[in-house]
Amino acid sequence: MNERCFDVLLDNTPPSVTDLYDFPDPVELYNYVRIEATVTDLNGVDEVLIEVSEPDSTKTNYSTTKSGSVYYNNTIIADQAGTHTYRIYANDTKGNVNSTETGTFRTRSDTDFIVQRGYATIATGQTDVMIVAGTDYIAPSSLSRAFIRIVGTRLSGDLSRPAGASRC
Ligand SMILES: [Ca+2]
Ligand SMILES: [Ca+2]
Repeated sequence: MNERCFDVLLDNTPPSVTDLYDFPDPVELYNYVRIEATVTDLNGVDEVLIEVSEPDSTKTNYSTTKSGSVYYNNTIIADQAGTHTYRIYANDTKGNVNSTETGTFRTRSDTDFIVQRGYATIATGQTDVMIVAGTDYIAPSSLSRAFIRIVGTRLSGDLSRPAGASRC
């Protein structure tokens, strides 16, 4: 009798959920927020949901669209003022569920600093990107200077120069 051996790969590991990202944060009340996360699994990701808890604790599940290993939803509406928390639920094709990754976003107030920027890819040959920044806040007349500090810049690709800022 011939015997054959197979390596059986047991998968008790839930999907890896990393790089949670929400934009914009803060968001204008009644506007859309995009939430995304990178989700991978040895045996394949089955489903990824985003559960959003609103300030009054109402919870809503949103489905996601897959783009490579990024799962996102860009039609999450912020219809309550305040801080929202969200949790990414991901299960693999073996039924392992991951649910510990959470983030927050909040609605904007008049004193928040506003930064606008595009979500587009920077074209080859383009040497700079314009970011428009400002605030609705009316500063006291004694204020003479304001500073912009750029943090958490998400740049990728073949960049020969570090991200920087110049003063006008
Ligand atoms: Ca797995
Ligand atoms: Ca956030």
